[in-house]
Amino acid sequence: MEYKNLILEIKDGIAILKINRPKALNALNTETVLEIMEAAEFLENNNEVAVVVVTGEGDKAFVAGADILEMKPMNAIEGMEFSKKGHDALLKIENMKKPVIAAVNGFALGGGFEVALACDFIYASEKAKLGFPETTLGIIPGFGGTQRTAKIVGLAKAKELILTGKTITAQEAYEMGLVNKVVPHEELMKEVMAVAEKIKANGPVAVRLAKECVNKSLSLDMDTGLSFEAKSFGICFSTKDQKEGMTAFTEKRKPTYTGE
Ligand code: DAK
Repeated sequence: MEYKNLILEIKDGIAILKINRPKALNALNTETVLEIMEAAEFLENNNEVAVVVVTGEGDKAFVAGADILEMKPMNAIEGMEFSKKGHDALLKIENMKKPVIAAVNGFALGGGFEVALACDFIYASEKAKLGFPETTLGIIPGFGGTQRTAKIVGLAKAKELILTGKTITAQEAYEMGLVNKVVPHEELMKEVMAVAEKIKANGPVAVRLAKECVNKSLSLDMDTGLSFEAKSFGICFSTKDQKEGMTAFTEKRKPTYTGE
């Protein structure tokens, strides 16, 4: 599939989706946001793809935010519509039926940080810088940052990040639980591909249901969440993969999953 602002490579079940506007440090204009939505839909429905990796083209930026030049003249309605498009695109990533890993290879600011937070987890280059500079521009994070950040780091830390607009290092983001692993810059894709391969080797239905259950834990009360987990657990026993996984264990061999 051809995109103007994205590069999509699929190899051996792993898709690498690169945001590709390096001259603007991969800033997200409306066209790019719409392409991310299209690509997310395509990847969701592509049975050859088991795991998705999102990263930025070039050596300097993951995504340096929403496109400030495009946003500057917006009125309130246009701002709301832009924000809504961003929400729709990022919800497609967050709720995708397969894992999505962010490989943060440089600046992940504003909307860029929000793209990474919509992924299932983040690995970052030690050169990466993350933050929400929106309040320094007279706006607020508008692609889910005010909602997703506090769920990871708690209210006080989220407010400090968002109200100051300060930029933090990958190591600081790791210490706050925003980033799962910080790696030398040159090793980033190797490390991300290794974890993607590890997930790919597991039962696809189990991976999908596990992601859904964990995501639900943020919005459901304990009783409803546990009931959802029990039903999902039950569904696993209707799959060939569960039989294969447990047979392989008893036969002391590696399982071969088909996603059925
Ligand atoms: N938008 C547009 N262009 C950008 C950009 C951005 N966010 N970030 C960088 N660029 C462009 C620069 O203008 C420059 O273009 P030329 O001058 O070469 O044409 C080129 O990328 C290279 O950038 P620099 O020359 O500035 O590179 P430096 O290494 O000196 O600095 C930097 C790198 C990342 C520190 C700096 O570029 C920077 O501060 N960039 C802006 C970062 C930022 O503030 N990002 C947050 C944007 S606000 C909402 C929806 C969404 C959002 C909010 C509300 N609703 C609709 C309600 C989200 C908002 C944001 O993300």
